[in-house]
Amino acid sequence: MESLDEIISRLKEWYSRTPKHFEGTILGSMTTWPHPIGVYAYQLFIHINGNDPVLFPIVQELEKELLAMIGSLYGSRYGLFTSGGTESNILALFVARRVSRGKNNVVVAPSTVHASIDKACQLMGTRLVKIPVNPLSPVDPDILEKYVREYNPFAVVVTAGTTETGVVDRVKDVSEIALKHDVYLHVDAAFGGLLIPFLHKHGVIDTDLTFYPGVSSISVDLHKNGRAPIPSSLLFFRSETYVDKACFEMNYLPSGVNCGLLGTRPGASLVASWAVVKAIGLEGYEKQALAQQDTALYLFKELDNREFIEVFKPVLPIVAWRSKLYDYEVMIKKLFNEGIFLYKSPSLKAARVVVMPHVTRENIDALLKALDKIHSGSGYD
Ligand code: 0PR
Repeated sequence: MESLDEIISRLKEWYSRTPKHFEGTILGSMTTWPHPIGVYAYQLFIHINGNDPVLFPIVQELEKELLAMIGSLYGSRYGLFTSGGTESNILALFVARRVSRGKNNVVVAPSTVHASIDKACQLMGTRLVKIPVNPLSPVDPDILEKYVREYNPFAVVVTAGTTETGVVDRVKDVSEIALKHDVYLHVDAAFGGLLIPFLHKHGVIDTDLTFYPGVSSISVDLHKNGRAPIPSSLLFFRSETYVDKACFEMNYLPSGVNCGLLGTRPGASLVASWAVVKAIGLEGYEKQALAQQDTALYLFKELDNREFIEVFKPVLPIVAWRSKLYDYEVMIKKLFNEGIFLYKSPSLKAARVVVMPHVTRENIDALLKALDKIHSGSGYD
């Protein structure tokens, strides 16, 4: 047995070596530093099981409020709190299969969908048919309709803010197809859910995100742009009956049911999410989204001014770019050696910066300085 002092000193040592978002070096991750009220709430309710609303009624109370607050952006308050985009996507497809009749065991989605859709389909023994798309463009609704006709899937998945490039599929057009063919449509807005409604309102992007008549579910991560502690996400359904389909009978529990994929679940993150959303408010998320987009455009322009870089214009605050001199994976390693953490966009063979709420212009300037240093003497400088 080790003494608590020893354990604490090892923890502190690890902590000092662990990158922290506020230091400004994490420029590729879709997570961010949680809002302090979330950390406070998390610690206060660290003991509660989110799967036991009888013992801990706060779980149900706050879940309802949280769904109403965020759901007002999309026009639904029905849904459930989950542990992340992956759980939300798996559950959405599980519900889709439960409610669909006369369809094939197939899901149709553009090739830009997140890997958690592959995971969901593998878990359910479902065939995932991917429509090849340019990673910089939304799926073409006419082509999507052809796939729907050909495969008669039980669900279609599109993305509102793809992981690699931030592209937003045209939810309204796809919704019309879903309605026409009576197929379940899930919109994965894990990343874009707290950006799109605001950027659309300000005319920054054309596509909106809402429960158009053909949309069955929308997932939105709170541990991404919501600034809630991990693990926090919401899955919205267009009607309450779908929520019941995401629940399982468990008669030994006081409540008799268990909703979602986890059994015992961190109730603390639900309470923390509620506190963070209350503290930031929709007006705070709106300001934040505009600031993120502004910083992303600043980066885009700066990169575009550099001859040694090829950069793709961002739709949402994700800026993908590549060096004309170095392979993108080499480039990412070189930046890693400079203490800057970026992720890849393999479909574009590019590096990508995700301008999360913690990313400032100063952080971007430090990245640009490192890039200039790496390319100096190359003939391009
Ligand atoms: N849908 C989309 C569009 C996503 O981008 C992600 C995650 C998910 C679903 C799954 O969400 P969870 O990871 O919450 O289950 N996107 C990030 C990615 O794959 C996840 C991430 C975040 C990875 C931070 C690394 C990291 O440091 O890049």
